[in-house]
Amino acid sequence: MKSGGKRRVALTIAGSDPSGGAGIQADLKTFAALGVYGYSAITSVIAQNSSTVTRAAPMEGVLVAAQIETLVAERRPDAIKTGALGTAAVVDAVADAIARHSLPAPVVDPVLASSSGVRLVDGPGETALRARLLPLARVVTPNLAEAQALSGVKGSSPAAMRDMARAIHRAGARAVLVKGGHLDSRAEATDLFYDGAEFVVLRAARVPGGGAHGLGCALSAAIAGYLALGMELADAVRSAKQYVTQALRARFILETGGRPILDHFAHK
Ligand code: PXL
Repeated sequence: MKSGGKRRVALTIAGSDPSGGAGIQADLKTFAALGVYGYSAITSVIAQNSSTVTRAAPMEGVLVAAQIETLVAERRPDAIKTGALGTAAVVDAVADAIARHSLPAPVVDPVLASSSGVRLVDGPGETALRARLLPLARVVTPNLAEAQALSGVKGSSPAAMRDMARAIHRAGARAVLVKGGHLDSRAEATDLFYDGAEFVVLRAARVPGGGAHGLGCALSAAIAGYLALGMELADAVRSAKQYVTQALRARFILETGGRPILDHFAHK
């Protein structure tokens, strides 16, 4: 843990998960586990538990802008991640604030739906995300379904994943991490990293019976956390993947019928 005035700060701009496994709450735990101080701007109040989303209330764009502006007036974050954004008004507010204050290029987790399948951004929001946020991104971290939607490329072969990464890079993202973890017939969780120059295949042993709620949130937050600590992007991505693998290995169930929950503090 860094001490005194040397503490690094990461900002998450994401939805609230009152059950704590995903969204803002998971991001703050991830930052804390890495010894990074967490700032948070809430984009949407979502009523959910580990397995079900029942209702979501996106914030007004001006309220999201005000949260970011107020934080930045006091201390600029060293890194930023974005998660579920809800609407085009929120996407525009986030993109405007980042541009206006020349904030660090964000890790963009292009959350389209919860792992239980409920949409967390509407159609105009998805269009705005593509048009306004991808061009600002330090790295975009889509799962396979999100990479297909953002790129228009179908399939899940290694060649298709490379085409998805190329298309999202062409849309303006400086780097792309296509997460192959949902290819659940495979023995390894294989992700593809592309920075416009080279492809790097990142493998981790599949954790049997994993499928925990909030894995993508923890991964993108850990990338932002490591960037806040001053790591290069490729190293931050590799370290973040190790972080979520440890969190997943140590997962637990809180309640019968609930989904597995990550142990955000399993990290050594
Ligand atoms: O993992 C996607 C996600 C992102 N953000 C919030 C969520 C979820 C999934 O449930 O609740 C707030």
